[in-house]
Amino acid sequence: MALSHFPSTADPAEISDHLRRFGYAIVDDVADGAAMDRLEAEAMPFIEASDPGRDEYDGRFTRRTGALVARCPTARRLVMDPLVVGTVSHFLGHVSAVQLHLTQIISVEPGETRQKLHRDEMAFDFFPFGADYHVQCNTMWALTDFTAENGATHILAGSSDDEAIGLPDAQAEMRRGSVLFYDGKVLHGAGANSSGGVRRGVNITYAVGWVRQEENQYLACPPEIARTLDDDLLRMMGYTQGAFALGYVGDQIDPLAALRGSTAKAKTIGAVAEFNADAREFVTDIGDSEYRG
Ligand SMILES: O=C(O)CCC(=O)C(=O)O
Ligand SMILES: [Fe+2]
Repeated sequence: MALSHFPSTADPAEISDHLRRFGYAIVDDVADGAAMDRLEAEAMPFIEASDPGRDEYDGRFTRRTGALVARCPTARRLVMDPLVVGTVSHFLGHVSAVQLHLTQIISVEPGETRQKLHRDEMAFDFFPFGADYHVQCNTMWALTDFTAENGATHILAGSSDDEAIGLPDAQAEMRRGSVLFYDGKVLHGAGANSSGGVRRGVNITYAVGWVRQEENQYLACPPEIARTLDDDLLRMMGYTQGAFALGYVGDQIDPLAALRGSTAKAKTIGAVAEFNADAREFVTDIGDSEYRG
């Protein structure tokens, strides 16, 4: 079975709808060769210094290299790529804030065996999110071509809703610069590498703003570097409230303001309620409650 591909001119809403139905979507040629060359050059010293995995799941012939926002200026552009952010925001449109969850170059080296199929949302301590509640949205950028031989990611299309038995297994073969989107529920895993070259993917994932991030963005990117970054990127990294009341600093200071040395206050539920109908209803319910003090 071949997986569906979209051109990079596709509408993010269309990509997100496909992702919702099948658990994945591949978009071809989102970044050009020059950007991939730059990212590879920026990352290579860190890739070479990364250890192989510690178990079969990590991959004993697989190197994982993180902290890409701090280490690789080009990765910052991938994190904030408009097509990706548009698709992620549409797919996770049910929450107040979306945040960066992890950044990791996954280098699958020759001789690596196939990774066990899994669902990424298991990372949330196996919490049983409902079939219709998506907690994350993942991307895998092809830093090298992804082929069946070199370990292109396996996807069981349509397996997000637990009815995985009998579904065909296909690999996300794609050219360098293309992006595989997949949700937190779809069964997937890295392929075996029977080729002579390394398969490299840039795994950049996003989650709803109210969960803990897989990669700790506040420590992976030290404040000296964070202060040099754009506000939009910082908000995506978590320097904003993940929902009202989540993530303020000290005396209810907004986290981005705190990083910049200001004391501007974070939003309260009252402020959120001004533009959010659900919050408004919640505030009204509290107001009507017999338990009001
Ligand atoms: O490298 C890949 O193709 C997928 C890796 C993966 O799914 C994971 O490590 O969670
Ligand atoms: Fe995974």
